[in-house]
Amino acid sequence: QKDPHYASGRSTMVHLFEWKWDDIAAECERFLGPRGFGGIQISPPNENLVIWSQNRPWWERYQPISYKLVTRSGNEQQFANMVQRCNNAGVRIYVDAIINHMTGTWGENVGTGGSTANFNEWHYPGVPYGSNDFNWPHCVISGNDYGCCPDRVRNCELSGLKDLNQGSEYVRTQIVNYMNHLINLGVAGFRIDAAKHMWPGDLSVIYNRLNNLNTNHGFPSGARPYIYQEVIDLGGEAIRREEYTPLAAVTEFKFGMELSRAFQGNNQLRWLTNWGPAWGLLESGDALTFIDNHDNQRGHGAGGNILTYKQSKRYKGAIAFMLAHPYGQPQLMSSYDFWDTEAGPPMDSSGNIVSPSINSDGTCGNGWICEHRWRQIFQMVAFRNVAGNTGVNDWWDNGSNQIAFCRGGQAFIAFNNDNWDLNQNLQTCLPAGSYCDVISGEKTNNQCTGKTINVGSDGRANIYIGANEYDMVLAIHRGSESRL
Ligand code: LM2
Ligand code: CA
Repeated sequence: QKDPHYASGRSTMVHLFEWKWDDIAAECERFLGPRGFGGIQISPPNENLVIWSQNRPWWERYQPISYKLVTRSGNEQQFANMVQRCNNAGVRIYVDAIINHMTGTWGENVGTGGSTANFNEWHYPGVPYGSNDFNWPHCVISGNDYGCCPDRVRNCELSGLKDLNQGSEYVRTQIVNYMNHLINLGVAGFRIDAAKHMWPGDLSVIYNRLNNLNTNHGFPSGARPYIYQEVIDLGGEAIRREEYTPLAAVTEFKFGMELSRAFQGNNQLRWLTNWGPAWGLLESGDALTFIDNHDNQRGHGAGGNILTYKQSKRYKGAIAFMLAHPYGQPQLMSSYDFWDTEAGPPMDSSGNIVSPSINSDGTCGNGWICEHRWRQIFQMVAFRNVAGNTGVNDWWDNGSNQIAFCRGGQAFIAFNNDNWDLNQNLQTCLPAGSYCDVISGEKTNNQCTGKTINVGSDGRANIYIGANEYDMVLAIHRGSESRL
């Protein structure tokens, strides 16, 4: 359950946070499929509590009221249509599965599909769940519990959200039925929300009861769903991510924290020469990797000083390193613009999500950032596909924040996070020729709109990245040859 089952030649997924299913289907066909993306993490598709008292915050979707597929993103028919169209475009769908809890109270009790709940009685008729499906005695997790008490972290409520008992046969069955319904509709796997708050033994039973992926959607027979469990473990807590890696992959929060530190200038890039488990990271095959996610980009979850779209030059540098380096299974974040950390997606006065518009230069409008459509990001998705399963070779650094490396004989990348220019003759490991840098521009109509790099017969080329350039990265690969 650690294989994402991407279509061949693809390697990267993107979290289309709060996107609508119809828009995702269109995005698969017009952009993600043609650009070589492997998959999409979608927002939770099951019915959630509508929270008008907080002006429809994004986090209402982490308050399940039933497993019906009706949300602001769309209904079941739209969901099924999205999965079909994305799979046809070669792009897989991964569902954010909220199975630790049900909604707590906000003085409101109606869901996005019309289901109701009586929180005080632990009664959720839309499933249905009743009081004996939850953990007793009732308790709420406090900050101290993370240091001492795994049982409280797993059996008490996470911020007042009613805590399901996954040890119950009935609860397991409801969860497994929900997930198998999604598998039958063609999804390729799941993010397990709040996995730290559930017992590994219970999760193991649930995962083992999941169906194989649906062969009508192009999956090989016997393929198990890809599962990545959200476990925030930056060290020092009673619950460790190693309790979960025997079951499936785990979100590696140290990855984005360390790369954010380095690309913010708080650690030298040269130290990245042994990036991977030597840094205290999980084994590569166990790790779902990302710079920011929907929580820590806005100070929720682990919080911390994480790079986001708001510091775009450093952010694009960190993303380029993530995609250029073979470690881990990378996930990109795709955001809407926000200042208020609780604010939901762009919406109209009735609470309907407003679709992203697509500008003539390919970027998004209507309040959507669409990092995945930034040239410096989507061209690195293509770079990673070309690099394939090659390793890192010909590492070079200047003893501080200028680094470069090759991926076999397929691709070359250089970074300059110093405040002076990088100007070096470096080994690119590529056949002689002239290449178009995919960061400063792109190859269109056989013209290179950015820097052209001339690689000699010895594989070497002059590489220049000015300290004050718009981007700190230069990248070339097989396929970026400019035939002028
Ligand atoms: C997660 N991972 O383990 C999600 O990534 C994270 O986004 C979720 O929290 C959390 N677990 C529960 O699924 C978010 C948000 C919280 C929010 C919850 C529930 O970060 O702030 O809590 O969703 O919507 C909100 C209020 C909180 C209140 C709670 C219960 O912020 O003050 O607690 O609802 O009504 C009384
Ligand atoms: Ca729990």
